[in-house]
Order: sequence, then structure tokens, then C-alpha cells
Amino acid sequence: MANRGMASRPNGQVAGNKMCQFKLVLLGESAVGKSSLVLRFVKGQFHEFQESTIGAAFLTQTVCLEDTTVKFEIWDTAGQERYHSLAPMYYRGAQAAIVVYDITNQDSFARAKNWVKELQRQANPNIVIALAGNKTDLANQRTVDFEEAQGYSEDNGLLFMETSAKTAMNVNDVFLAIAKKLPKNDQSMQSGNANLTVEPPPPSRSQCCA
Ligand SMILES: Nc1nc2c(ncn2[C@@H]2O[C@H](COP(=O)(O)OP(=O)(O)OP(=O)(O)O)[C@@H](O)[C@H]2O)c(=O)[nH]1
Ligand SMILES: [Mg+2]
Repeated sequence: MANRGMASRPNGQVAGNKMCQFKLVLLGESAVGKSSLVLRFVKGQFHEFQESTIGAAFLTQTVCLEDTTVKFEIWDTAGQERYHSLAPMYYRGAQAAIVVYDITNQDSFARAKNWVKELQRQANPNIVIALAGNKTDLANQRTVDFEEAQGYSEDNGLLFMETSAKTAMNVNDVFLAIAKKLPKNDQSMQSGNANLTVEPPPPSRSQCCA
């Protein structure tokens, strides 16, 4: 892509006028921190007593790259097993996914691997998948090794980061890494102003780019 001489401003201010829009879905076992990661990314907040998601929640957030503004349409799914059958509705057509586990919970890592398998079988074949090992602030209770998750991610072509929605560690970074990896082709490209895009009415929206 042509560099128009603008400085890179991760999650920052004004970029060039190219706008790309991508559907991103969060998947993972209940209570691993999916909603908390989204809340941190979109609003910069963290709630100790975050309520369990019912069905799914929709939010948007924008990331600025060198000469492109990437708008994420984020579907935060409910991790409780009874909502599993709804998941294909949210990952179908998604260009990106963040599969989340809790580094203090081995079962949630096993569940994350199942989500990755399901995405590899049934989602868009070009989907960009990131694996996020959340709750790194609880490292003293860790049961999932960093190296194991990293090795698994390399074997499966996933982006991998350990995150903390509580301290904000690597939260913007994981979305930024996805934004960089996504192909900026004609289908994702929107011409002109970010505010002219059409979307379903979200419960909450926020943009980091002026
Ligand atoms: N210590 C710590 N707690 C976290 C972190 N992220 C989330 N939590 C807590 O974990 C609990 C569950 O977080 P949620 O964001 O609701 O988890 P979820 O994956 O969206 O759960 P479902 O909506 O049921 O699928 C909440 O009490 C959060 O405050 C983190 O990074 N560190
Ligand atoms: Mg949730």
C-alpha cells in the first residue's frame, strides 16, 4: 500500500482518508474476559463484576494505521454453553476472530482450541485468528504455559498475545496486530469519510480516530 508520509499512530488520531471495515468476533468459554477485553478496547474501562453476556453484544471501534483507518464491527459472543448454537451466526462472514482463554484455567484453553478448530472448519477460510490468553495480572495462579500456547499458535498460524483486560496489557495491541494483518482489498475498502458507513444500531459505539 502507498505510504502517504503520515506517521503511524497505533489506536491514535487522524490517518489518511482510506477506510476499511471488518467484522470481528470474540469467542471463548464463559468468564474468560471477552466482554472485559472489548470494554477495555472500546471504552478504556474495566468492571470487576462484569455481567455474563446474553446472546451477543455489538460494538464498534476504530484503529488508525499508516494511511488507513480500520473500523472493527465487534460481535462479543456469550460463552455459556447454551448459546453455542448461535455462534455460527456471528462468525459467519467475519474477517477476524479473537479466541480468548484464561491463563489460570486449563479447561478454557482446551475450549479455545475447539473454537479454533471450529473456525478453521466452518468460518471464512481467510479469517485472521488471534488467540488471547487473558488475565495475565493473575500470573501467580497461571496453569497455562506461555510457551505451550505460543507453540500451539505458531503451529496453527494464529496471532498470539497474553492480555489483561484489568491492567490493559496488550489489549489495544491485539486489535492493532489484527488490523495490520487484515488484507485491505476492494471489498473491505470504504471510500471517503468513516461516518458515512451504514451499520445496524449498536448499543454503544466509540471511535478513537478524530
Ligand atoms: N483479574 C482479571 N479479571 C478479569 C480480567 N478480564 C475479565 N476479568 C473478570 O472475569 C470475569 C468475567 O469477565 P467477562 O468479561 O464477563 O467474561 P466473558 O468471557 O465475557 O463471559 P461470558 O459473557 O459469560 O461469555 C469478570 O468478573 C471480570 O471482571 C482480567 O484481565 N483480569
Ligand atoms: Mg461476555
